[in-house]
Amino acid sequence: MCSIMHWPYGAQAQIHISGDTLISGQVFDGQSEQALSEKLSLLITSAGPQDTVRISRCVFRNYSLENGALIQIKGARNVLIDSCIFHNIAGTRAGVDVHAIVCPDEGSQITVSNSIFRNIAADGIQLGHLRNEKEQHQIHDWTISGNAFYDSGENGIDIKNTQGNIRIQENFFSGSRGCSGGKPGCSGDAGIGVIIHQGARGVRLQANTFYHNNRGVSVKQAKVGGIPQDIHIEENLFYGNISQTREAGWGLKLDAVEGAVIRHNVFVDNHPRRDLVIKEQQTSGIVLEANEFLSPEEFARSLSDQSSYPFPLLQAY
Ligand SMILES: [Ca+2]
Repeated sequence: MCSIMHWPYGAQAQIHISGDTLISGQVFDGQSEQALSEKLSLLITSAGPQDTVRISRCVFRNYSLENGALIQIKGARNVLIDSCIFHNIAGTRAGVDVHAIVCPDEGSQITVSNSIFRNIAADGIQLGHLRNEKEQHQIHDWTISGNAFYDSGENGIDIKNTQGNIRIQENFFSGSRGCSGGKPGCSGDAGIGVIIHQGARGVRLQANTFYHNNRGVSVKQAKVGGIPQDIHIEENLFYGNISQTREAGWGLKLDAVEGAVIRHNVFVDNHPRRDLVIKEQQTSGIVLEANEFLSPEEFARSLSDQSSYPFPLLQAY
């Protein structure tokens, strides 16, 4: 079932997707005459536990939203978003976040794979944004794999308030250069590939490449919400994450976490002396194992020495 209804909070048209649905091979273009609206958004909910929503080989481009996201997953299970392109998703209001995909409070068995996110006002994917401290979240069992995130205003992926089994594998993050907060579509961030904060639990980052962002990955406490717990960061490449602003950059920074495994990562030429930064005050139970810190020359040599390298190769941009 796929019905079209109007967004109750303003002039933003919304398509409500519920029940078994396949949307494949469609182009949604905010600048095209065929577009339903210049302010499209898709709301995905599940009618029954066996229902599956699949969105594949679709293009979403050139939209300007007042707030929220192009795709909102709310109370849904069994959703696959595969081989899609999200391009030029802008905001119209200063300091109000606009993302490509969000799951604000409930979603499980969700896969986002093989897709490209480019020039998104705030985040490519945002999970578990907390609006007040009493809010309940049920966000678990996600796989985000094989995607490329270019030029995010804030973050490629922003993770908050998850309950476990959030797998982020073999993605490529580049060009997170930050947003002052005065720009349309974002509320402010220094430019981080992946941020894990506000009560995030059970997150595994594996075999991703973080290439030329102001900051690669942050694990920290936010103004509200608990300290992140049970975080695995393994086999990732952090390459050339150097801040282009006055604020410090880094490869990976752990400000606040309870239980983390940081293993087999490779750090190359990140912000000077800030490849891997760990603050002792709010961190506990950190296992550090077999991480490598290489110069670009050493890294190039290691690539030629090995027939198969565990990271996605640096992609042509
Ligand atoms: Ca964000």
